[in-house]
Amino acid sequence: MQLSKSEALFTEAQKYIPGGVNSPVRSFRAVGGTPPFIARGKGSRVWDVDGNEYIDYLGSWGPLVLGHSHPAVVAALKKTAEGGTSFGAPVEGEIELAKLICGSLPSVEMVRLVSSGTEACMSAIRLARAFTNRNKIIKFAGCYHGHADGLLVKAGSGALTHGIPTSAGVPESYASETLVADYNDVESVEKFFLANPTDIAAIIIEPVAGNMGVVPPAPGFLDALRRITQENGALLIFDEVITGFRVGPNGAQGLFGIRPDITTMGKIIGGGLPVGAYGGRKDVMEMVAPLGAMYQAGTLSGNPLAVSAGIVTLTELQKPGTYDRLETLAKRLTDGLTKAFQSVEIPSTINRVGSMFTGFFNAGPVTSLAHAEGSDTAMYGRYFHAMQEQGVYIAPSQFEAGFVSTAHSEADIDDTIAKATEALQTLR
Ligand code: KE4
Repeated sequence: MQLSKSEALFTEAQKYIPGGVNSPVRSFRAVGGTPPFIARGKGSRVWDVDGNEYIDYLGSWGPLVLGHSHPAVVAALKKTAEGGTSFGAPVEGEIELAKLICGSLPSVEMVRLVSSGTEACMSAIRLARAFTNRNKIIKFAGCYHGHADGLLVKAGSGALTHGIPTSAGVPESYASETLVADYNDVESVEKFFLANPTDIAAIIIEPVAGNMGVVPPAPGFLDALRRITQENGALLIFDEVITGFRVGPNGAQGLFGIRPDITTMGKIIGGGLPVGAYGGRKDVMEMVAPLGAMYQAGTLSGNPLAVSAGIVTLTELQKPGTYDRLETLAKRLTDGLTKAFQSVEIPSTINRVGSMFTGFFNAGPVTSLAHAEGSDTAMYGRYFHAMQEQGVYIAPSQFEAGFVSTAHSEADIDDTIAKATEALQTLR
């Protein structure tokens, strides 16, 4: 693998941009080496500036569920851009995207568009505090909800990967309002409500954790959170930034039959453009300005260019058989990878929900952050580079999810399995 142009660009980037990247997880610090600078993507493939081709399972960390430069998305962007990109005024597309979201997620009666998952989660927390007039929130160690101060406490994703799960710069006064429970451990939640019966505004959770690697909810776990929040007058927030429109047409809430009070979204609903959203019960959303006293705003929220990509993406996903296809491809991949791992007798386990998955270098089962953290991250780094050498692009961290898109083919999947088998042989 020749990366000389990427190496030169990375050196240049580090002169002007902290760590040479605009998001820490892209820096490859967790796995070492130089991050390839990507020149273009098409379908299931990306090419770096040195001309190396990769089968892509990162999918921009989740948004590219239709694959790269999908013709309908590109056409919509071109058409919209010719008429302007943003006006700071209402446009029809905002209604169309809002209707697609409300029509797909059972609990979302009204929705506010923002520009990132961080904004969505930050706003949802503020809204829950405004609605309940309470201050504390419960999150789960290893879950990541963006980089708002109060949520960067025992966070996952890059914060976990880079060993700063509680970020510098977050005042103790903020962090003290965030109570951290353990994923799939109902008792760790109940104890907080016993100690704070009237001061917990909400629980926020990734209904399928993606940011400690993929960890599915244990049977009954989400139902217990729904019961506990209702019993204690707190709200339940599902952070579906990853799972929304990923694990099924109705999100994780549809898959597991839970109605949260607020849902946060991002990634897929922007189709690769910056869109986030938070929505839920009408009586809760009516607290949002200009209707109510909870303020949130954004210059580029719902801008026509971003929403045009989101509209096309969600519309494409509604085509019959789409999620069956994603399931078939993802199952084929993880079944094949499981066999590949077994063939080299390397302790591993693969967690998958729909078309999001993680291969842990860990004998398993991985049902908690503690289990995930027991993975051999050094081995993961070696595997990452061996796969990169084979032309397969996976997440540069053990604590992330991989994604299959509708653009992946059976040939891609079988090629990947063969390449993984090759790559794993080099790790023995
Ligand atoms: P953004 O602000 O990055 O759009 O969304 C924050 C966020 C919120 N909630 C969940 C469940 C998320 O996974 C994310 C962002 N995910 C990470 C990767 N796991 C984004 C990648 C990055 O930080 O560059």
